[in-house]
Amino acid sequence: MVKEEQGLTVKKSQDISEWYTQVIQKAELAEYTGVSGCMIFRPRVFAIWEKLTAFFDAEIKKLGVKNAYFPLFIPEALLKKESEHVEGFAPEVAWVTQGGHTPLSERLAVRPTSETIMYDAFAKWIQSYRDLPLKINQWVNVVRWEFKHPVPFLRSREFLWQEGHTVFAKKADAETEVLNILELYKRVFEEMLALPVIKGRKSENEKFAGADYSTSVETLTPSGKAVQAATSHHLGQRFAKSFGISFLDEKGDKSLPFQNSWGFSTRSIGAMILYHGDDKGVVIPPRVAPLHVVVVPIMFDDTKEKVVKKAHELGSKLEKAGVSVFVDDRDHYTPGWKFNEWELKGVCLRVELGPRDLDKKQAVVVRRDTGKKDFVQLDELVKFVQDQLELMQKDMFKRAQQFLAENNVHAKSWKEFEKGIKDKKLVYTPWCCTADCAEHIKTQTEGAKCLNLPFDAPKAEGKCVKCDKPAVATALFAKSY
Ligand code: 86X
Repeated sequence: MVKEEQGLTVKKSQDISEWYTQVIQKAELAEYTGVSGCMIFRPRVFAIWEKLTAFFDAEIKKLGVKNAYFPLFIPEALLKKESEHVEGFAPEVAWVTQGGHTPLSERLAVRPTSETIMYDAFAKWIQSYRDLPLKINQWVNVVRWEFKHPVPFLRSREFLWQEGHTVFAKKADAETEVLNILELYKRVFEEMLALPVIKGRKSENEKFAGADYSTSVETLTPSGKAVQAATSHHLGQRFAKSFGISFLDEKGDKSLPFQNSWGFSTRSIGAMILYHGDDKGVVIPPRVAPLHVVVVPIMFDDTKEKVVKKAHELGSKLEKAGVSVFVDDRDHYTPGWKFNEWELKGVCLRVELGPRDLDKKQAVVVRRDTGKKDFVQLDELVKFVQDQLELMQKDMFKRAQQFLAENNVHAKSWKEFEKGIKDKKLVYTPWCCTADCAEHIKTQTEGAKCLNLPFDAPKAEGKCVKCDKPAVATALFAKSY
């Protein structure tokens, strides 16, 4: 049997999609299966997801959100109750039609999102203003049977997410939450994944059809395609009407409540891999990394014992300080082979310890993101490692910010717009925000669309970049996953 090449056989700059496919498998992040669009999340990637969920889960609990679990199967009649929101999505719903050998009397949808099944229950639970606000979240898998070419994490048929669904007596309270959650998403991306994002409101044609308005955080990946990182919707009273959710207010009058829904998914991990990885493999920000440090003892027959002993000693000191560590004392691999393997897998720091280092009471510390090498006194190692991890987190975010800063343009004319899209940039532009115009732009640019209307973009003036209608807002355009 031919042994598979250990490292990546393609450069990121050469062919980023092939690079992405290789890095995901060779770094043992994910594995393809016999079902297109459905993949295995291996422990190295699931550990990243666990860090993200731990952070977000703790934050929403501070806001009074409670976790629950709703069924995977949604009866057809229920799914179709709010027809407007399902219409556009119908081609993506996966159905169960049979139990064993027996056809079901009613088809069951495999949940693509849980508004309908949740709001059916909310209608029973909410009677009076005392039952509000109701704030429910669930961490689950969802299925959307896409027919576009699947891309691991970024466009898969089954993925993991959280979906938050909240109900308020007052519109203003619901609207405040929409923005609070959006800010939390921004923090997940910027503080954990070291990915800068752009907050904004979805254009009318791109918003969730069941929502009064949608907000999102968006980012650009080095493939030149943008990713919608998370969404936070204000649903107004539409679902309350169709699902019969109402409450008696303080005066005893029957009122309709206001609702929100919000979600982010394992897609975030795909964006992180694309952004930060390099020709040696994946690079993972310390705050979400499954492994911070690998200690590699350099082993020679006569000194092996004491070097390995010291390596483990350092390992436990680091562990006690809250750093995750693996001491790689396997003796059937050379140090060079190990270095490559751990670089491929994105361990944040490598600590090399040889007999000569031991004599000098030092170790060599190498950073995964920059390759920078430092000789560090052993009694200063813990502090040095902690500082480097923090610095690495900050530096990775700064570099990503710089990438975003260098890859956006403000297009004043259609010519500039077309060039920006061709150059794979994010394009800020004055836009009329109409569905017709969106369609024209899409066909003439092979798929560019409005990501959002950024909150902090300058006010639009003059005409739309594409048609003669007046510009309504500064919009952010790009091709996207
Ligand atoms: C939209 C809306 C919303 C809660 C979120 O974006 C965050 C978390 N949900 C999701 N959406 C659908 O409603 C939908 C419905 C069906 Cl039936 C479908 F097949 C696919 C869908 N995709 C998205």
